Amino acid sequence: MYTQSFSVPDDSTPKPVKSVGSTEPPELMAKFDARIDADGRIEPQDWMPEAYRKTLVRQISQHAHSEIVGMLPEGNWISRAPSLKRKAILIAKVQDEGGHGLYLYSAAETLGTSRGEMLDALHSGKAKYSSIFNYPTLNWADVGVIGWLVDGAAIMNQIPLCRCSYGPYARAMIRVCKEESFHQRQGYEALLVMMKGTQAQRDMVQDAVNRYWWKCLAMFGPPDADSPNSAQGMRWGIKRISNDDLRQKFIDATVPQAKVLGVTLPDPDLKWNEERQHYDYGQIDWDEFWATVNGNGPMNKERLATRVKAHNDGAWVRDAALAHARKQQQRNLKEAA
Ligand code: BYC
Repeated sequence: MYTQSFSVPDDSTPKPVKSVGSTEPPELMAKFDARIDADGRIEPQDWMPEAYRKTLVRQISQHAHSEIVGMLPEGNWISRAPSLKRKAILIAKVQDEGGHGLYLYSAAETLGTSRGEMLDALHSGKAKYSSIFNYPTLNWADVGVIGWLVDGAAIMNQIPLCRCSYGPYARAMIRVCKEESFHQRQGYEALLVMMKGTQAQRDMVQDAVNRYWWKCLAMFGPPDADSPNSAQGMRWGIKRISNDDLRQKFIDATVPQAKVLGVTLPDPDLKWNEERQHYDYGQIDWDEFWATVNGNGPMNKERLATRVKAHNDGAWVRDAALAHARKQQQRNLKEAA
């Protein structure tokens, strides 16, 4: 199992940064570049180029949206969990994802963007969130497979983000990764139990793996050659490992886990390559990925509608909290007078 101890290779130190655009003050830009080159952290009060700020708001808010929308596919199964133990675990996991969304919105707010703006972008369909949450959860094994493979892929992507150059994002990711590690293990354990059960349960697990495997590989984003944001993200120390390298690490770590579990990964081209010391794998359907990212996956409309409804239904809670805060402020002012 890969966990917190997953180590980032030593060659991951950001490459020297070329100034972006000529409109930034050269002196400030040089100071910023030097800090990135020395693998230092940028904090909210520090000067930073607008393009760096914009990139972070884009990535962190998309990440926050993914956590919040990611509560929905598994949330569907809370009322149908097969035992009290599984229900308690699932409630805790889904609640954790909500917490991750909140830390991440807070981290993005330190860059000067309001939570309202970010939520408007999500609710109007302008903002992206992870493609993986636009597929249905058809049976109980899907919940285990989401834990094992979706959270597993998420950890692989997120451990390097604990060393991201932007301090608040890096710090938020440390706690997120610890919790994701528990999520991955609970999913794998739930599947191990099902695989020791009846043939019908084993078939359910295999069916869920067949439906989710390729979508999980696409979670890491487009191939490096087609990834417009990667080069700059890597130079700024936001991304430490490329989309393709993370995908490969995930495959290499997951194949032995699938063997222990007793499931087949649905890729006839999946073979150990002695020369590369990695598994070779087949073609990912990128047309299907882009259709989903652009709003036309099987569940996009339903996920967004559910999210908007949850937000609207919660308006009275936000109003009540604001009214309470106002009252308390008035009371404090009165007492101080
Ligand atoms: N889905 O140039 P690229 C979780 C977009 S939730 C949708 O490679 P970048 C969990 C990308 O945004 C974990 N869109 O971009 C929760 C870009 O579009 P824009 C979510 C994708 O940023 C609940 C365009 O494609 N994790 O763990 O360098 C339950 C070109 O891509 C996807 C994060 O958000 C995708 N899969 O790299 C269970 C991690 N992939 O913005 C589990 C943080 C790419 O230019 N984010 N796109 O219009 C990242 O690490 C990076 O943003 C990515 C993409 C690797 C995702």
